[in-house]
Amino acid sequence: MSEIFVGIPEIKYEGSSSKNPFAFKYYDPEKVILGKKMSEHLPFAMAWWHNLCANGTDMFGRGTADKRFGASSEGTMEHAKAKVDAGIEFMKKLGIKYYCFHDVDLVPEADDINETNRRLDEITDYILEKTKGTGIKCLWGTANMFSNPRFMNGAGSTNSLDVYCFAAAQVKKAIELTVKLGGKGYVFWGGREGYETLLNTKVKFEQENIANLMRMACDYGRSIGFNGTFLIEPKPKEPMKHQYDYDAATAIGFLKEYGLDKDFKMNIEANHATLAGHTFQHELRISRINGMLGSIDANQGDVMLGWDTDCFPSNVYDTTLAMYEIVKNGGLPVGINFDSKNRRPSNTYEDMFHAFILGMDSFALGLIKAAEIIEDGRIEKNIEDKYSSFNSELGKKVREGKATLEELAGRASELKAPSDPGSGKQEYLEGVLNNIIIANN
Ligand code: XUL
Ligand code: CO
Repeated sequence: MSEIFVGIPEIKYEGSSSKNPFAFKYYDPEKVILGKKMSEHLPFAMAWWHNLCANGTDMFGRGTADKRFGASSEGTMEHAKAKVDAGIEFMKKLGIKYYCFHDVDLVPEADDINETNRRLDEITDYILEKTKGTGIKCLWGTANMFSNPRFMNGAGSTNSLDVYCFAAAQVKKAIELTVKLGGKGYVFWGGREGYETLLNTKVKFEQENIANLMRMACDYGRSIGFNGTFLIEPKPKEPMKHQYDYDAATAIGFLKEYGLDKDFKMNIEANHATLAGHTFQHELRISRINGMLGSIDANQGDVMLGWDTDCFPSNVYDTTLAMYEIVKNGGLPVGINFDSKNRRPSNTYEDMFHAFILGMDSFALGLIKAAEIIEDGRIEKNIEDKYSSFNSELGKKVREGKATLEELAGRASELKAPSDPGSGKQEYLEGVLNNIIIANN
C-alpha cells in the first residue's frame, strides 16, 4: 500500500518550546499524570465522517478538500477502501488508537439494505485485516438514521412502521459491526428524533417508540456478546427544532423513566452543550454526578455563531474544566472522539494533521492543568469551606434526610434572623484558575 499523506512524518512530542508544526507541544503519551499515562487518560478517537468523508461541502458551495485518497471516483467500494487505508495511516502517524463510525460512513449506501449489509461485511473484513497488529480499534459505532429521506419524520420516532423496521435493521447491523470491530460503545444520537410542530406530533407515542428501540438494541447487543456501554448523545436542536434528548438532564430523566439507565451512559459533545445554553463542564458534571459520564465528543462551537460548527478544540479553559470532570469521574469508560472538522478553507492533508495536533494538545494541556487544580487545592478547599455549615450535628441530620421541618423551624426561631451565608468569592476563584492555567506551561 503506498503512502497517502506523503511527506507528513509521525507526530512526536517535542515540548512547548518546539516550533515544529508537525510535533506535539503538550501531548506526551508516556508522561505520567496523577499516576496514569497521558495516553490512558486520553483515549483519543478519529471520527470517520469528518476526517475521511466530509470534504467541506456546505449549503452554499461544493467541497474544497479532495478526500478521494487516490481512488478514481467517490461513492465506490474502491473509495471506501482508500478511506480505510488513509484512516489507518493517519491514526498511526498521530498515535491514535481508536475510530468512531456511522454505518454509511464506511460504505456507499445501496438501494437494497441486503446489499448495503454485504458491503459493510466486506469493508469491516478489510478494516480488520488492515488494523491487524496495529492496536487500532473501534471506540464506538452508530447507525446514521438521519441522512436518508426515509428518516424525515424520525427513526425511532417515525410515524411509519416500515421506516421503524428499517431503523431497527440498521441498529442491529451497526451493533454487530461494533462488536466485530472491538468497539467499547454504541451511540444513539437522536438526529431526527424530535419535532417541528405539535400540530402533527404525538410526543409520548414517539418517546415510547424510541425507548422500545433502545431496549431492543440492548437486548440484542447483550445477546451477541456486546458488553460495552450504550450511549445517548444529547443535543437540543439541529436538525430538528425540538430534539427529545435536549441535554444530559433530559436524557438521564428519559433513561430512568424507561428503565434504561443501567445500560446507558452519556456521550457529551461540547458544541451540543453550548447549543443547549450550557457549558461543556455543566453537561459533564450533570452526567458525572448521576454516574452516567461515558464518553465525550470533543469539539467546540464558535461564540459568534448559533449552530453546530464542530470546530477543533482550542480553548484551554474549556478543556481544563472538561478534563477536571473526567479525572474526577475516574476516566471515561469509552473515550474522547474528535467530532470536529477542519474549517472549509483548511483543505489540505497538512491541515488534517494540524487540526488533530491542536485538538490533542488542547486536551493534553487541559489534563495537565486539571491535575494542577487538584494538586493546588485552593478551588476544591474553597468549595468544601463553602458548605462546611452542614458538618454540624443538625447539618448532618439534614444531609441524611433525618431532619424535620419542626426542628429546623425551631433553630430558625432561635436565630431570629438568617445569618450571612458567606461570599461566593467568584472573582477570587477565577483569578486562581487564571493563575493555574497561565503559569508554568
Ligand atoms: C451530530 C453529531 C453526530 C453524532 C453521531 O451533531 O454529533 O455526528 O456524534 O451520530
Ligand atoms: Co457528536
